[in-house]
Amino acid sequence: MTSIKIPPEHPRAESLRTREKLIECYHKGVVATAGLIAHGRGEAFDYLIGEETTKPALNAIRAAASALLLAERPVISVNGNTAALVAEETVRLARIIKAKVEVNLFYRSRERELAIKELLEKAGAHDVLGVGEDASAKIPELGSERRRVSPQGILVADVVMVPLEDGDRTEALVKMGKRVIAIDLNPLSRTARKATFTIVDNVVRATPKLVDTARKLKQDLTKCHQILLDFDNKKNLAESVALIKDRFLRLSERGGCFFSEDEERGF
Ligand code: PTJ
Repeated sequence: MTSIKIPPEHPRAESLRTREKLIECYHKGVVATAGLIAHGRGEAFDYLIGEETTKPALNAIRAAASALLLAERPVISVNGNTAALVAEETVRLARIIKAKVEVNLFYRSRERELAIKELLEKAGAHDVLGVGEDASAKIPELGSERRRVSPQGILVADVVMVPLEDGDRTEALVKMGKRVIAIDLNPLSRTARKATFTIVDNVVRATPKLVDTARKLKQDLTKCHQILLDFDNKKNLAESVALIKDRFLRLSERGGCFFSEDEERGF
């Protein structure tokens, strides 16, 4: 396995470090081959939103944290990319909101289940669900390997967080009456459109922000009820799309010139 030394002054050092993390975890059997492709698609959308957590994303993070804190049986579903990029933050979040952590894979194999479980345990997780025989229940109407879930976890959850998902399961979980939180850089994806709370942001930025927000809101659960009453996912998602449109409108008005801050980062 070749790994490169990333010069800290490189304008895209952070993005390159994220890629290296995924490649390393790909070689360890955590990330699926398609996970590398999925990341490329995510990066493209990250360019469109300006590689920062937008206002609509922050609103969705507040709503998602509220839903998780008020949930009776919250579960965080973890796939290969999520484990590679934010294992520690995921475990931290699970502790704060008292959620179960469950491995759920599109490209399921026993080796990958175990590699992800091990990574989560190294990050401090106990009782990782969805591994081996534990994934014995099925989500109705779902053909892919994602249908296999734990009877103590996703099957009975009232709120499920699904970072970096593919659309079918989100839709199936919503049909089962669950509230679904998605983190997806693509605001046009089926996952983004079908979820109850859609955070259009990079998991790398959104997950630590979710941890901080949940920690703060935990002190004031009444506020969580109000946040949920005020939140409209469709409207918030439309704002994410409008933000991209406005950004490109401003760009085109400047004759295709980049914004100065974008130039700095090397767009
Ligand atoms: O680990 P497995 O077997 O469960 O497989 C995971 C992948 C990601 C391969 C699987 O779920 C898949 O094929 O996903 P898709 O259909 O490619 O969708 C991935 C979505 O995540 C796309 O809409 C991407 O834009 C988005 N995405 C990619 N990287 C990030 C991201 N969203 C947030 N943060 C990212 N870092």
